[in-house]
Amino acid sequence: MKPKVFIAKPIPKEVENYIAQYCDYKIWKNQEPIPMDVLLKEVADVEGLMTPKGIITREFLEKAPRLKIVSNIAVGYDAFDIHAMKEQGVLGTHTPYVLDESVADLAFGLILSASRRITEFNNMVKGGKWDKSIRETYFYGQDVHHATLGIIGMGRIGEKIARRAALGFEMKVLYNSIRRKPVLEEKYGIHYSELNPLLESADFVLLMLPLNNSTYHFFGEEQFNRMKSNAIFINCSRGQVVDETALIAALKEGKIYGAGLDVFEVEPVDKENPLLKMDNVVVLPHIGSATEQTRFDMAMKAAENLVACVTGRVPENVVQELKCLVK
Ligand code: 8YV
Repeated sequence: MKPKVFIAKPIPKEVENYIAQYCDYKIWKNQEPIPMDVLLKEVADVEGLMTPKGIITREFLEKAPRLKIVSNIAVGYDAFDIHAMKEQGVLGTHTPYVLDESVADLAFGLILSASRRITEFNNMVKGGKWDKSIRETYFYGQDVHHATLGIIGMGRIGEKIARRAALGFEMKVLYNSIRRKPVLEEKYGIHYSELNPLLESADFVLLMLPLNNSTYHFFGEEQFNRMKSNAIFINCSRGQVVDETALIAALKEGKIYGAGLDVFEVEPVDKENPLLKMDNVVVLPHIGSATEQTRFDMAMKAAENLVACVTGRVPENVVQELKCLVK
């Protein structure tokens, strides 16, 4: 008999076919997220669950007593209750590597849009407001090439951003990270920096940190106060790593030049959020990994992790904190 699994979002047919070879599966095919009561019924007797950033709590696990694996279709696994999963012996996997380049591309989209005011002027031109009376200096933005980029968090995605910055835009790249990366320093000519000097000298400050207990509101008033007044803040990791109230205040008070944001404390962002009214803020609906190819690769990787576990193998991408369950 094949192991039973549940897939909590629509996935490409090819990925579904792969799962079908090994598992007895059910799938949520609607575009809107699956309601929790429906999900709880579906997981009552399955061994595997594949989900997009599904919130996995202790109560959830208690209602899924046969569950062996939660295969997250995302790299960030902040929605996992790691302690509860460890206690219940439920593996958690994620989808690293396959989205790194796409997120790095988007980070540069934000850097360029915020500094050269691309979305602001796009709206102006399309709104029929480009006319000869506008003085030339009104269009001035900030240079990206040869500027200083400060990256906070030098993981897999941080590295891809650093490569683009150093080799493509010839930027000076500073980074702050729990671990120093001498190989990357050598390879791309990037420099490790303590946090405060990085904040004080960077023209762009880019956050690339995972969300966990030690990074929640890691970036707040004190950090914005240290940034240069012509510096731009970029976040395409998790909204809750930043104290959004402090970000709004920093922008309102002109403490920083602008921001490029793919993520927010609450998503979808509240329609009344003041950030949406600011011309010097570029906002996106959390699309870092949203290309057809990358989302396909994420779904396939999540499927491989799921199948490996329910067929008695060790999945490739068990999250760091749960690796103890497979050693
Ligand atoms: C989203 C991401 O999760 O992988 C992550 O951690 O933030 C994104 O790739 C993805 O949009 C969820 O489907």
